[in-house]
Order: sequence, then C-alpha cells, then structure tokens
Amino acid sequence: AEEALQRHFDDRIARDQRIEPRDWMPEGYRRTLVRQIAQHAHSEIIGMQPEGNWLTRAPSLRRKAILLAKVQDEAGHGLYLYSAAETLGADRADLTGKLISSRQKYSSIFNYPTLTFADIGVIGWLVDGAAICNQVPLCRSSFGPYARAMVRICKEESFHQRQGYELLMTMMRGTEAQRRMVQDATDRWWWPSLMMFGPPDGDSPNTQQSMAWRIKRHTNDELRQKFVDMTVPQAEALGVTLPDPALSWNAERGHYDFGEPDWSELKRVIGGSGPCNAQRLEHRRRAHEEGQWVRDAAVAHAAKHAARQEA
Ligand code: FAQ
Repeated sequence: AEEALQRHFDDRIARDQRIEPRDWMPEGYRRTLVRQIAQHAHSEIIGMQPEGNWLTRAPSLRRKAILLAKVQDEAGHGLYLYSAAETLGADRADLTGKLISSRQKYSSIFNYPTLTFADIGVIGWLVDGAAICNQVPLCRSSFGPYARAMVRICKEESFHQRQGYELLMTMMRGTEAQRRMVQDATDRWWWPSLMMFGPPDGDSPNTQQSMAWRIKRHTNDELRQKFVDMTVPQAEALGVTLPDPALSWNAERGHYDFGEPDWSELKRVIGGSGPCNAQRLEHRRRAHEEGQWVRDAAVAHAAKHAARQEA
C-alpha cells in the first residue's frame, strides 16, 4: 500500500500538481518542508530587529509610518509561515523553542548591524530584492499552503523593495554626506545579500532532493545570478558602485560575471558567530519570556470560553 501511495505522490509531483496537508507524503518531504518553512518564518520574525532598531530614530513622521508598516508586515509573514508549518503537524511553540535554543536556523542576513538610516533603504533594496528573487519561484512550490502563503508575501515584499529604493533615491538627491552613507551601506550589505541564497550548488546538501520534490524550483546559484543581473542596472540608476571589481557583463553568457562571496564568512554566521547573532537571539528569547503572560491569558480565556459554551 505504501508503494502505491508513493507512486501516486511521485505522479502528482511529475504532473506539477499541488500536495495538500491531508495528502500522503514521504516523511523526508514533510521534514524538509518543516525545516525550510520554519527557517523562513524565523527569518521574518528575527528580521524585524535590524529595522526595528531605527523605528524611534526615523528622520520624519512619514519615514517612521512606512518603516512601522513594513516591520508589521514581517510579523504577519512570520505568522502565515508558522501556520503553513502547522499544516504539516509542526507545533508553533515547539518551533519557537527550537529557534531560541539554536536548534533551528534563520537567515544569515539578519546577523549584521544597521549602522545608519541608509541601511534601512539598502535592506529594502538588496535584502528584500534578494528575498523576492528567491520567493517568487516558491509561489510554484509543490506544497499548497507554502506556495499560497508566498503569493501574498511576495506582493508585500515588492512594496518593501520599492520603498527601500525610493528612500535611497531621495538620499542620493540630498547632500554629499547622504550619498556617502548610501554608498557605505551598499558596500556593507552587498556580499551578505549574495549569501542569502545559500552555499554554492556544489556545497548545498539539500538542493538536489528539494528540486526533485519541486519544493525549490531553482538552485541557489541560479537565483544568485538572477539577483545580480537584476540589481546591477538598479545600482547604475541609483548612482552607487557595487563593491566587486570582478563584476562585468559577459555577452557570451548573457549574464554578469561576479566575484566569489567569502563562503567562510557565511559558515561562521550560520554557525552563530556573526556580528549580531548573540544579540538577536537574546532579544528574541527575552521577548518570548516577557510574552508568557499573554499566552497564559489567551489559554485561560479560551478555557473559560469553552466552559461557557458547554454550560
Ligand atoms: N542563512 O542545502 P542548502 C526574509 C542553511 S528573506 C542561514 O542550500 P536549502 C524577508 C540551510 O538551511 C530570508 N542558513 O539549504 C525579509 C541548510 O541548513 P539545514 C528568509 C542558511 O534549504 C526581508 C544548510 O545551510 N528566506 O526573511 C543560509 O536547500 C527583510 C545548507 O544549505 C527564506 O528562508 C542562509 N543564508 O536552501 C524579512 C527563503 N543558506 O537546515 C525582514 C526560503 C543556507 O540543513 C526584512 N528558503 N542555509 O541545517 C530557501 O529558499 C532555502 O531554504 C535556502 C537554503 C535557499 C535559504
């Protein structure tokens, strides 16, 4: 019977049909999805911190309102994604426990500090830009709830990306000091943004199987190339230089050539030794502990409500 189920599953994947929560699926497929979706959810939640750092210091009411809306969107993305993981039988409290005890990962990119307000623009431009590149194909991921969550998330990410680019355009029309801030932020975020796509294909243990299951639709290197091709003209329009002397158009390939990111840095940051890892996790742990009374109150309320319904 298991063999027939497996055959049916393989057949649906081959026909590009969606797998839904109640369908039979191989354990490895379920495990891979929980891992990727949980890591993605954790990234959205931890990703609120670098930007949250500037909420109280945004230079105008308008910029503060925009940033506040963006950070709230990220909380929403985290919640959709935890819900998608729950359709696979994962438990949200358990996933949060694994995040704060470092048994599950979140994106390396959120372990870098936001030193000036230009970093807020560059996060929108490069970090959300990379996120969109990676996530648009995930709208066609084989697992229904994940793919559907991605549709809405991508719409919001596009808005985030444009607000970042608009912020930077405004700064570039400003003073010499503002233009220097934008260049400096670009220099610091460029390489970490390329690392968001994960290790090179030859060093990526999960890609092959995830592609076969159509969870991932492109390899890490394919998406990284797409991001570089998309971003170079945007940098030119903005008037900043990307910090890579090897960057040049390759007419034969029809793509930009670019330099090799420092993969030892990515390993270090994933391993917990990036500039802000300890701070990010400590903050998340504290927020979780301080929220205990809210969870207790919600549970007590639900119990009371259920008791009243019974009576
Ligand atoms: N950071 O075999 P692969 C956002 C891990 S966007 C940390 O290639 P896979 C929006 C990987 O998990 C950011 N860990 O793995 C936003 C695996 O470890 P494991 C979130 C990384 O899964 C913007 C190991 O290395 N986006 O939040 C990283 O096939 C602004 C081997 O790697 C997503 O999560 C890394 N950069 O490919 C929010 C997108 N790269 O689990 C706020 C969905 C790799 O075996 C502000 N995820 N690792 O122990 C994906 O597309 C994939 O999971 C990849 C990695 C491409 C990230």
